[in-house]
Amino acid sequence: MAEKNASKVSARAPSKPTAACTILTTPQRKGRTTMEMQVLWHTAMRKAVVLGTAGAMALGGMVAMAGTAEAATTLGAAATQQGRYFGTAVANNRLSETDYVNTLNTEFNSVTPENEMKWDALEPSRGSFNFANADKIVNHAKARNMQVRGHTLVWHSQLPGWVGSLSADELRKAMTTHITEVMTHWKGQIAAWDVVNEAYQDGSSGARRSSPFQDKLGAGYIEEAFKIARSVDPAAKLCYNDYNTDGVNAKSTAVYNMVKDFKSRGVPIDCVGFQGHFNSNSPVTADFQQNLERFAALGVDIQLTELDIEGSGSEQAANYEKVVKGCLAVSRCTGITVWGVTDKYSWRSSGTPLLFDGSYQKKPAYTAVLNVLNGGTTTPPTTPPTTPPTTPPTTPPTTPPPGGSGSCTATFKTDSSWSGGYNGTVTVKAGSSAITRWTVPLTMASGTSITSLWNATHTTSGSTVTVKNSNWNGSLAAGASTTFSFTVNGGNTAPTVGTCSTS
Ligand code: G2I
Repeated sequence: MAEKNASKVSARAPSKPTAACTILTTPQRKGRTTMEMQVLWHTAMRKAVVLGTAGAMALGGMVAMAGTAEAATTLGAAATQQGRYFGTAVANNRLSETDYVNTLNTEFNSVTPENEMKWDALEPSRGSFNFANADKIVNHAKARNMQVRGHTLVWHSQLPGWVGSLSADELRKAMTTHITEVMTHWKGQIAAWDVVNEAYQDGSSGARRSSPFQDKLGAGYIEEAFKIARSVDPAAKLCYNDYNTDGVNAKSTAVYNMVKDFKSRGVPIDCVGFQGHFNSNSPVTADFQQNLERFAALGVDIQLTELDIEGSGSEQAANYEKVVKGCLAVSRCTGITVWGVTDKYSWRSSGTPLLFDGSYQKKPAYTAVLNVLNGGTTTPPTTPPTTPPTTPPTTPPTTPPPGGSGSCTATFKTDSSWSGGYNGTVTVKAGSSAITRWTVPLTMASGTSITSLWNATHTTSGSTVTVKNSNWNGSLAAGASTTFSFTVNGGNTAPTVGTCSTS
């Protein structure tokens, strides 16, 4: 069972939606001519007909459209069409409530035990494990083909009292035993584990949080934990999970640098969890997707692990839409988990941050999320727009397009800074003609250097950094702009931005 289930619940979602469920998503529609849309539509229709209803029936929550295409009517089914999962945190003591269970079973295809896999719940006294409550959640999920996220093996909070009084040697042994016993118990059944949770401080320091692990075992405890975890259950994806890391800031950059370091040294890490607890003090920022992209570029999967957004009505819906769109835009963002089924039992209940209200009614945020997962609409056309083209498309050019005759400008702004470093963004704007390539030279202030740069490519020669467009953001219409961002260490003095050129 364990092995069979392991493949079924792999955290790594398939990279492409199943053909039977292909619909024309917003990215597919964007920028296409009517003719191209017709081709896409007919391709989708052909695939749906070839695969017939069997594929469609394999996924719950589908509505047959015109006998061939399907619009998903549940979060889990819609996410599956996008090659992702859609999960929720689950509390064992709510599994006896009918509305709770019905909503869970209908809408979600992944679960995270909200508290039942934390250290205090599993090992209340040293060496004595209590798996019963978490087992109930895992068994509920397995019986319904839902995947399970394990949360969490090493965390400073919800630690039983006995952990705090251990010596360094004993704590190291206890951490090893805890990870080993817990992961062995569910070996092959957990899609992804939050191996280490919330190890960094908030604010601008980028420093580690004080905890028994950090303080007694030293900074290396995180990689020790990941190495132990890999050796116990090699099939589980191993994630680092944190909050207030959703945008580009000092804390997320500290995590970014840790992941980069792990990847460069072969420390096993597969994914980064972004908790996504948003409210007016901690809003969804414009650089949310950009932040996911820079992590994905390190070669790890991205998971939104504890999403909840305080608010109500259309404003809350718009924020959910932004976040879900951000995940879908990043191919390595493999799934989304909301931190609870209903506002009634949310840890931030008064902020009504979830998709179902206290009476399990779908909120505007629910509809917004479902629409985004359905590619922008739940109502695909029921008939093809018009006759498909009969002539083949023209041959694509074989020589690269010229840089364009237009000019461009580049302007710099500091996004955030801390003692010894900063994050900056350069906006590249086309002049009065379109451009297809751009180059921006930066001269770094003395003693400073770029430690990471995303949404562009760069080469460094002494203090000069030459930044060129990525293959997807070189083309700018007249007056249009794009940005690239970077992290700098070694001081706070901004770089000098040279003249933007287009060839
Ligand atoms: O704080 C929100 C989340 C932040 N990221 C890590 C998550 O694990 C964390 O979850 C929350 C749970 O949603 C709460 O339900 O973690 C809290 C503890 O730090 C959980 O609260 C605790 C209460 O503090 C306890 O009094 C209570 O006994 O839940 C326990 C079980 O209901």
